[in-house]
Amino acid sequence: MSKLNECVQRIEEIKVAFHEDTANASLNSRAVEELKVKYLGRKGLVTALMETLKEVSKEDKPAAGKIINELRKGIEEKLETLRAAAEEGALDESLAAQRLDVTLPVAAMQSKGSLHPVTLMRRIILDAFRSLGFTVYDGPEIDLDFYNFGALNFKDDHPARDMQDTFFIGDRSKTILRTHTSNIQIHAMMHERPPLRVVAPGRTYRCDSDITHTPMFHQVEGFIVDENIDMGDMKGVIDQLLKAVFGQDLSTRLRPSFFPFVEPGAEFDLQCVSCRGKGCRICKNTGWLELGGLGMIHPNVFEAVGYDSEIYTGFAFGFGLDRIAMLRYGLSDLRQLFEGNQQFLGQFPTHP
Ligand code: 2U9
Repeated sequence: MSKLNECVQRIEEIKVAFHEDTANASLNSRAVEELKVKYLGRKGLVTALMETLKEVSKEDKPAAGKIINELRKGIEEKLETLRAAAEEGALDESLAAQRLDVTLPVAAMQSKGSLHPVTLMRRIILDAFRSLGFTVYDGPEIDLDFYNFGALNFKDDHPARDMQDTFFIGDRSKTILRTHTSNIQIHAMMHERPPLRVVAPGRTYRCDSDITHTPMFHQVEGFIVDENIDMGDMKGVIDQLLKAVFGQDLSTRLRPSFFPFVEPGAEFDLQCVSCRGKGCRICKNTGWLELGGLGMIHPNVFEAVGYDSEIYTGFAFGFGLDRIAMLRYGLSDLRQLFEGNQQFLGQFPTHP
């Protein structure tokens, strides 16, 4: 047999072997790499065949070289196709392994969250007022001077209107950020007819910021208007409310004071929740805590909303929600309520 024929026969053998080696369609990248070494590597079968070219006669060399090269090219192309397929298969496999089952049930929640102390306090207080027959009213935080001051018997030159206390909207126009929730009550009075029991919680704004004041704070105000309402009714309501908040019978006392919207007016104090009147750091050794103000609604307020002050009387009260929350939960710094610190807020319960 001539060397050329031997070469052709060897090529056929290699082709059969290669065909068998690549019959398994799902070769991975590593197996493809191993085949490349086996056939095309330095000591590979095709490389060895090239070596035999030396023994082929001069006239047969071009033909032998040509078919060996064709073999080499065929093997290279097939291995390249297999390599690309193996890579694609590996990608599909890894994507399949990472597949998310969106129908799986979610893991049980570790944290249920908590309510902000001011929210807790508001809920407790409003529930107590509802049980006394009050209706909760809401109203605008941006309002006209009339609802915040004018109808509440503030004279035009009253110092509370001054730029230092009130946030004006626009260039000293008649629109302001409300400084108390009394505006809600003027809206309620003008919308309804007596008898009325209203409680008005909400955010209020004053141009004031130090250790005990924040530019935004929360208030609860309220009133009763009916025939024959007197100061005794007012003391009864305040005592009931404080019992609901502090869970114990604590004394209250009134001190005469002035507010333009009430006459007579008073401030009310609560026996210290910490020392029960003996004197401590919380009450600055006085035995009392200042909580808010109250009074009989001024006849000028009735006139502004169109109620007959010869027939109706009413009492009104107001207090800071933040201060009551601080006393109820034993907080030392008002600013904690507005910092949004998760560690602090997480200590409070999920419901009152
Ligand atoms: C109308 C008529 C009367 C509400 C009242 C007070 C007394 C009072 C302050 C205490 C501290 C609020 O949080 S605080 O700044 N409030 O002292 N508020 S009587 O009187 C009204 C309200 C509305 C129509």
